[in-house]
Amino acid sequence: MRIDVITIFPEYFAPLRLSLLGRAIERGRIDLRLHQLRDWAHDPHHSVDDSPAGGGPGMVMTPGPWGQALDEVAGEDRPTIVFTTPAGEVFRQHTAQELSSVERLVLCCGRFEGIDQRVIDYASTLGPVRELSIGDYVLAGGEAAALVMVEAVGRLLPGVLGNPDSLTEESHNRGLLEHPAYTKPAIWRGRSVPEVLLSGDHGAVDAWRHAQSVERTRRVRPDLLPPPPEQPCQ
Ligand code: JDE
Repeated sequence: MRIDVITIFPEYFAPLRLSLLGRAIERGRIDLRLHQLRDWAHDPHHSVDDSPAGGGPGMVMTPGPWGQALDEVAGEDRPTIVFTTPAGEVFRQHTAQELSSVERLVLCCGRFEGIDQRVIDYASTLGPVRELSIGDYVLAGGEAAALVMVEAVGRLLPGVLGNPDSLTEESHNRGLLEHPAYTKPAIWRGRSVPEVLLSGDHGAVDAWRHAQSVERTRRVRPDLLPPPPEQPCQ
């Protein structure tokens, strides 16, 4: 998969060259291309922002550089174009799965109070557009959100994970939080690995893990579970 990132901080993406994703980039399974938005800003200061139309605090990213960057980077391939924004739909595992099936992604990182809306409207003439948020908080810029998306999408690509078993396992667990994990030694600082995990009874292990997942989900993320049946009054 080819992933283009348009940002005023291309250096922000250096950590992607480490570890799992780094190896996938080296081997060419992920073709990661970073672009400096300011390269398309032609005024003496390479400005990318201006004051908001209608007034108010802060600055808005100006459409000129974005338009040229998108024309050049998107080209004729009709890539999926992602804008990272707290005003977008929430990026979930399912979103990562959808994005992992496209041939080309262009990730656009907003800064300041956002990007002139006409850029997003125009981008949809170049390819399918997704406005995505990684969660309900405001970042200083879209770079950290884009980094998260590259990592979540990248690890789903064929040949990126060493052991694709961990992917099928994940989908079995779908909708529930992970059960706790243990390894050796069997006793550490007086704390034992739960007996069932040492029993060799795979059925019992699976049942225990499932119960742990359900219990943990109910406790910390009840929103992930189907609503409990309504209790009649009296
Ligand atoms: C992405 N979850 C959070 C922030 C912004 C007021 C202040 C800031 C496209 O425009 C953006 C992008 C960002 C950075 O991304 C996030 C984010 N997923 O914060 C603003 C808007 N209003 C705008």
